[in-house]
This record gives sequence, structure tokens and C-alpha cells, in this order.
Amino acid sequence: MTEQLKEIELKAKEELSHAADLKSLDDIRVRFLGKKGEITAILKQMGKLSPEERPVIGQLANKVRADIEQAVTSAQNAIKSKAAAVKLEAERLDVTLPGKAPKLGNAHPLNATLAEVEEVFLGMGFDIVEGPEVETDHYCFEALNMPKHHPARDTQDTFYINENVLLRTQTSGVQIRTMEKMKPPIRIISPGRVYRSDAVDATHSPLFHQIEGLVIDKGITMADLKGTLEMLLKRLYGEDTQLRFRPHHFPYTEPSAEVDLMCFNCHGKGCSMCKQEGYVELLGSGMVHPKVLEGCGIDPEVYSGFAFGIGLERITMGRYNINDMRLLYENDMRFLEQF
Ligand code: 2U9
Repeated sequence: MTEQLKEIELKAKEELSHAADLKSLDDIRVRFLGKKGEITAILKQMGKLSPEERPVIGQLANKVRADIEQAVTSAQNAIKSKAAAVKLEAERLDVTLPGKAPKLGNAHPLNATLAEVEEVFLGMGFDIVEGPEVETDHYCFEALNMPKHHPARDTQDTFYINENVLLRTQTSGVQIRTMEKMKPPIRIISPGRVYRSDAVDATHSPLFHQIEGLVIDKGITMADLKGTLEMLLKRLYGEDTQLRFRPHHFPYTEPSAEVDLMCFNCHGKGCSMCKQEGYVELLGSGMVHPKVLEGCGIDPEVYSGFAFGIGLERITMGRYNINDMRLLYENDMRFLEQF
């Protein structure tokens, strides 16, 4: 029996020295020290011994058990400290390394231009109002003095969802809703997406952005319109910017005027940049038609107002010298990183 016990101790220590993790270590511990372990199996044969041998073998068995337990504990500590060292190495952080500078993005040219335009109008005491892109026929056309079958509707290739619901072709519905809810004075701009079923090319997109403005108060005249637009365009294009107001017609304004910007390249003489015109068309404007005021419950005998509409892509492409509108929507970082 003495030999067997010594052999068990050697075998246990040999296996413990190769244990790779705590689980296999515990399996070894149970196999040697457990209730059904190898030492217990030996002790079950104690009955065969003489009374003189029993205490000697019992003592030896206890010593072997203690030695194996000691070996298990030190093997456990070795595995734990090895795991801790591996973890420490894996989590090593060299604080002297330079930080990873976060890649800073920048505003999309459309958003940057819109922010500049909004800043100018906020500075003039305007509010910025938004509204639904899915609009009704009423708010997109009828309330703007374009009754059913009005020829002006034909020029607007409109995305109709059904007989009465459509994707708005301009943000004017926001102004109508504001005039229905608010009493003058009203000073708002309404930026946002608008939709026209145009074929995509360098200057057209079915989705584009507009900024419309509306001022309603007592005694508003064309002079207020010209002064407001001049302030905007001088802030956008510089103090020496020249505007030209050209008579035009819109159903929702009377009188109406298209506003052109003097070509900064030839100062009005005509060149290849402005196709020999000397001016570049920029926006539309006019005095709000009395029928539009009446339709919103505003007395045109007491109040008057002006309105304008600007294509955001048009001013953005002008400012950043972008020659193809599609570049604004394709999210190509090689293009966007330039701004
Ligand atoms: C109300 C009354 C009148 C808004 C106006 C224009 C002229 C105009 C175009 C410019 C380029 C649309 O983006 S664009 O294609 N807009 O020319 N818009 S007057 O007139 C209004 C708006 C709301 C209640």
C-alpha cells in the first residue's frame, strides 16, 4: 500500500504540472482526492492491514492527501497568475502614444449655404418655419391662386400620390398655413425639400431644396422686397453685388419680378460664364397676390406683403462653383471632402 500511495502522489503531481486551466485542474483534484478518488479507494483496503500497520498507512495517506492538495493550490495559483499576466499584456496601453485624432467631418455644401441664408434672415428678425413635404392640392396650388386646370399647374410636373395629395413642388404651403394661424406682422422663411418630376441632369433633380420667404404687415412695398433681397445677396456675394429686377408673372404674386445677379466675372458686360447675358438668374419674387391674402383671412385693403423663392442648389452651385447638381446627392467623399 505504501508503494501505491507514493505512486499516486507522483502521478497526481505529474498531471497537475500539465493542467492547462482551472477546469482540468479540478478534474484532477476530484480524481485523486474526491470521495470516489484514488486515495479513498486505497483507504478502503485498510481492513486488510494488521492493527500495527493501520496507523502508519493512515498517516502516510493523510500526508499524501495534504501534499496533493498543496500541489493543487500551487497549480491553481500558477494558472491564475499566468492568466492575469496574459490579460495584463493584452490590455497594455502605452499612454505615451499620440492620441488618434478623430476625423472631423464638415457641413455638406447645401447645409452650409442654407445655414448662411438662415443666419441672414434671423438677423433681420425672420422666423424659420418648416412644414409637410406631402402636401394637399389646396396648400400647393389652390391657396396660391392656381385653381384646378390653371395653366400654371401644367408647368409644374408634379408627383401626385392621389387626386388630392402630392409631393410639394414648393414650400409655399408653409406660408399659407402660417398666414391661416398667425395675424400679421409675419416675417418667415421656409426652407425645405421640394419635388418635381424632372429628368435628372446637371441642372435638374426630382428632389431639390427651396427657401421661400414671406413678409406680411401694414404698408409693405416693393422697396421692402428689394431692400431685403439686396441685404441677402450682398451678405452672400459681397458688398459690391448688383441685382437686376426683371418684370415677370407668377399666379401668387402681383407685381412679380425675377431677380438676376450681375455676373461677378464680367460685371454685366457678358462673358462665357454668364452666356453673354451679363447677369445670372437667381430667384423669383413679388408682392403677395390679394387673392392669396384673402384666402387666408387677411384683408388686402389693410395688409400687404412680399414673397420670394430661391433654389438652394442654384445658389450653392454658384457659390462653390459646382457644375453638376448630381454631385450634391451622390455622397462621394472625394467630392464632399473639398468643402
Ligand atoms: C405665398 C405667396 C407667394 C413664393 C415665390 C417664386 C416667386 C419663385 C422659384 C425660384 C426657384 C421656385 O426653387 S425655385 O424653382 N420661386 O420664383 N416663389 S414668388 O411666392 C409665394 C409664396 C407663398 C403664400
